[in-house]
Order: sequence, then structure tokens, then C-alpha cells
Amino acid sequence: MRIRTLAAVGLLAGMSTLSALTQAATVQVTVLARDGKPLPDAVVVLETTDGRAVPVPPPTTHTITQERMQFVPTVSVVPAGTRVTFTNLDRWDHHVRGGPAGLQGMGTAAAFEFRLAGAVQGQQAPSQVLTLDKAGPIQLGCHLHGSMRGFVYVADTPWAVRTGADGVALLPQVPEGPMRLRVWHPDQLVEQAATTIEVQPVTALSVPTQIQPRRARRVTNETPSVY
Ligand SMILES: [Cu+2]
Repeated sequence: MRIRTLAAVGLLAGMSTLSALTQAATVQVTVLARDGKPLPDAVVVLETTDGRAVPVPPPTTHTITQERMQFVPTVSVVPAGTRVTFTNLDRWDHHVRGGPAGLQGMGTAAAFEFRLAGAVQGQQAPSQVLTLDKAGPIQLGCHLHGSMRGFVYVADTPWAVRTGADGVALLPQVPEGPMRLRVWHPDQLVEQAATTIEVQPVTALSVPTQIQPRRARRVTNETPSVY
């Protein structure tokens, strides 16, 4: 009887290991702006609700270029500990600065600044490498060019993905069960309230927000309208 019990326990343990491997889902989140249209460049973050430890992806590398007076990409999402290379492809200097973005970033994200010389044709573009290991959203700017604006979201969860032009973020390998979902966006006026979702094998949801993205800066040579 005792042996049978042990065998049954062993079988159950084997089953639970197997199911742990298979109970990961891809979560598809569509973020909507206040006007109901898809919201690009939002960061969708999933966190466990019970505070249990989750595997954080190994630190990696990421590059943000300064290019035609812009940070490219405008919004980056990186795991904490990532080595981020800033590379100046413009012929003129940039004086990059970074600091906590918005009120909710206060006191969490790192602050930094550095100057990069202009790129010279035929030479390696000037660059600076920083390790970003404090979680939180960072706003990038340039002391020399007030119009330059960029963001780096440093994540301490493996599930943090930026939405594409279609407003969709795909988060792979999410364990089934309850998860807390948060949305962050550079143009949010207040922090969005987190919601709790139930992750199932097929999970696709839309998240309406009150966020209305700023209009992209228009660079045109159009002549003034004539009335
Ligand atoms: Cu600049």
C-alpha cells in the first residue's frame, strides 16, 4: 500500500512538471487610445499578483541612435541590466540626458548625461555605453536640441513589450493564472490603473485607455493657407 502511494505521488509530480512546461501562453494585448484607435509605443507590462519570483531575462545589449535630430527608436523596452549604446549618426554634437519619466518614474530610474561629438564620415560614429539596471521609465532629451525626445522603459519583469503601429503587444511564455497588467505610455497624463487578468491558453484582450498621443512633429515646407 505504501509503495503504491509513493508511486502515485511520483506520477503526480511528473504530471505537474509536464503541465508546468505546457502551461505558458502567448498573451495578445491591443491598447486603445482615448479615441478608440490603436495606440502605438505603449509599453504593456505583466507582473505576477502574488509577488513570486519570476525569471528575469538575462541582460542584453541595445542600441539607440541619434539620427536626424531624433532618438531611434523613440521608445525602447529593455530588461534591467541591459547595456545600452547611444550612437550619434548626425554630423553635429548631441548632449544626451536621461532622467525619470513622469511622476511615477521619480526616484527609480537612473539619471545621466553625456556629450557625443558629431559623426565624421569614414570614422566610427561616436558612442557611449550605459548599463541601465534601475527599473522604471527614463525620458531622453538633448541639452542642445530641445525638440529631441525619447524613452527607455527599463523592466524588471520578463513580460514587458512595446505596442506596434497596430497597437498590439505580443507577450510570449506567460504562465497561466492571474497576472497584473499595466500600460505605460510617454504621453500619459496620469498613471493608468493596473488591472488583473486571467491568463489562459488563448488570451487576447483590448485595453482602453485615456491616453491620447501627441501629434508627431510635422516637418513640412507648406506655404501658409490663404483665406
Ligand atoms: Cu542634440
